[in-house]
Amino acid sequence: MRVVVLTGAGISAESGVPTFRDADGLWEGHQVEEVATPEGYDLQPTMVQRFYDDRRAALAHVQPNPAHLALARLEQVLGDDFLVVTQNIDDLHERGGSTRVLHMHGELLSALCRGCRQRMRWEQDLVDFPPCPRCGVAELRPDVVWFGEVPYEMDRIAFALERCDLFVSIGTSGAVYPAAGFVQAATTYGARTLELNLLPSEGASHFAESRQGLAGTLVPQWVAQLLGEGPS
Ligand code: BV8
Repeated sequence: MRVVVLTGAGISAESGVPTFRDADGLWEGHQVEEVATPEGYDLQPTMVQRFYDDRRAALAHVQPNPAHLALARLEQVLGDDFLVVTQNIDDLHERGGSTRVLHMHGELLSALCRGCRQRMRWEQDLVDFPPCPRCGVAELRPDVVWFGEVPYEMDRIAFALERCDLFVSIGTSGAVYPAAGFVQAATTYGARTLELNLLPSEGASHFAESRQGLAGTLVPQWVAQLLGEGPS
């Protein structure tokens, strides 16, 4: 069985990573246009760099939760028939043991050089505009996909959606495209679809089945059920 899982901020919420649109959402205090668009960055580069520097530094204080661990266990069983597509820019899937992860909105622990377009692993602050190790130009920005920019790995994602038997969306509000449209694509290609979310997402009606609850509880239950260990 081929399974594609899409994750959003909700899967990292129980690890202590703030989500975007919940009450204490990350965007509070910041308009999306200020911090998650190229225009916002050009207008206030230092403020945007600090916004991402703070989130990069915060990674040291959070741990994967049972939902991340359950997906890593499912990958161990399904191997190449399993893929996680995440909108998240944290590294909790990897630290939870997942290796087959596509970060379609980029990653906090990566920097992108606006000079030579090189992407590179980056763990420090960017607010002091360090020079690019490759081209020497001091134009390193967060390697994240802002609104209006093209998400990463869209070809590999489309290919996986075409072939999957089951598409599961975990912890996302379904507010951002193209990720929010993946469920319709998977349905068109004949996949079963399941949503695991605290509240019904904006796209809940597109899923054959939608379960509400905490990812840390629902995801291990679903994985055990899929592996034939839990109640069917
Ligand atoms: C693109 C940056 C072209 C990094 C982010 C009009 C109509 C349709 C589309 C558009 C439109 N106008 C503009 C667009 C396109 C635009 C878009 O979608 N806008 C929206 C606002 C309408 N999209 C783009 O610009 C994208 N690019 O379209 O390029 C293209 C398209 C296809 C192919 C080629 C080219 C680029 C979008 C990327 C934007 N960058 N982040 C960063 O700072 O993180 S988006 C940002 O929102 C994050 O990446 C985040 O992941 C994403 C989605 O949020 P969620 O992950 O869903 O988080 P949220 O807080 O919203 O929801 C959390 C959910 O979890 C909730 O439902 C909650 O109930 C639940 N939850 C909470 N706790 C738990 C839980 N669930 C379970 N357990 C819990 N404990």
